[in-house]
Amino acid sequence: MTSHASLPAVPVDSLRWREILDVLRSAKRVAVTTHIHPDGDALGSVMALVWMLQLTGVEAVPVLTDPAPENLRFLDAGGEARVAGDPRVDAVLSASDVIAVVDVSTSDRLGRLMNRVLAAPGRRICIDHHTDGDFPAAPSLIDTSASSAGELIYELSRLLLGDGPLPLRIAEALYAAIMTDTGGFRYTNTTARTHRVVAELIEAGVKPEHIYREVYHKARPEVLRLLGLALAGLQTDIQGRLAWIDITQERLALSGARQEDVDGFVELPRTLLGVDVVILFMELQSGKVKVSMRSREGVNVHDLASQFGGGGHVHAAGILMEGPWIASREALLEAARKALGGRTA
Ligand SMILES: [Mn+2]
Repeated sequence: MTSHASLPAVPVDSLRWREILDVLRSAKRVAVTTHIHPDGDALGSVMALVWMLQLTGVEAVPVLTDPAPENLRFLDAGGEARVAGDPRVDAVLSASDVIAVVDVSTSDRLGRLMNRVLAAPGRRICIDHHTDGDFPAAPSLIDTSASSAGELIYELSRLLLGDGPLPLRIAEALYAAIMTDTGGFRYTNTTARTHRVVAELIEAGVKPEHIYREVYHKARPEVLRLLGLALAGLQTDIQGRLAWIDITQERLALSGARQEDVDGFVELPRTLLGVDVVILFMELQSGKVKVSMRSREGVNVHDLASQFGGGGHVHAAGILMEGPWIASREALLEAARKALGGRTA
């Protein structure tokens, strides 16, 4: 393989892509889809793959279960994505000879589209970086050492398009994918390889500050006001090892923010010195209590969540508690104190 004009190309193991390449190169129509509530990696990977395929003469269409969140709409500026509910989705799925599923390998994470994807006549392929799920696809490429689906789609781009510089919009979609899934190149999934791939994307013309601003700098004043109210009410316990914030209906009303604006708030108390577990309690209109938890290395919030019927990952878990507000909060805080080996009330 020849090298990029000014930077050494990231080595790509073309062997592991051989079957996927064979399928894509002989395809005429490809639908590309991803998981419910698409995030930056999901949407960036879908759009990049669609555009790469279009460049090779394939009729490729992005198909989503849920619309892209507002801050990520710039990735589909042309409005190419067909979203579940759109009558054209069924036509796209039944006319596709290949359905490519990216950033997900668990069937039920396809949500409303799951049954239609499984019933469609096309061949299913899967490219993902999550632990192997149950989604039936052949061939599939699952690589849990990749930071993101975007990092894998980058590899595929080298093989599909060759070594020349990537078209800017593909490079931007991949950059957004990798940046969001690595928390801005901070999480433990960030590797030297991730940075090499990103170097190539910048070489292709991506302006990091531009993509960062597109994704993260779109807050509305009411959202920052709600964040202010939540942080002003921050509480800690067990010498700062446990911290929590409350989003009450009253605070939502006072700020004018919406429930979905709270996304990401749980990240802020994680910056506290010495904190091991962070909990965000949100009072829902129904009276139920939605809980998000995050933990440091060595503390398992999945176990804590499962005591209350919730689930998730070791370091990020959630629960939907029945309420009432005070009793639910106290019960979980007590269990958290116990889990941290602290003194209980
Ligand atoms: Mn991902």
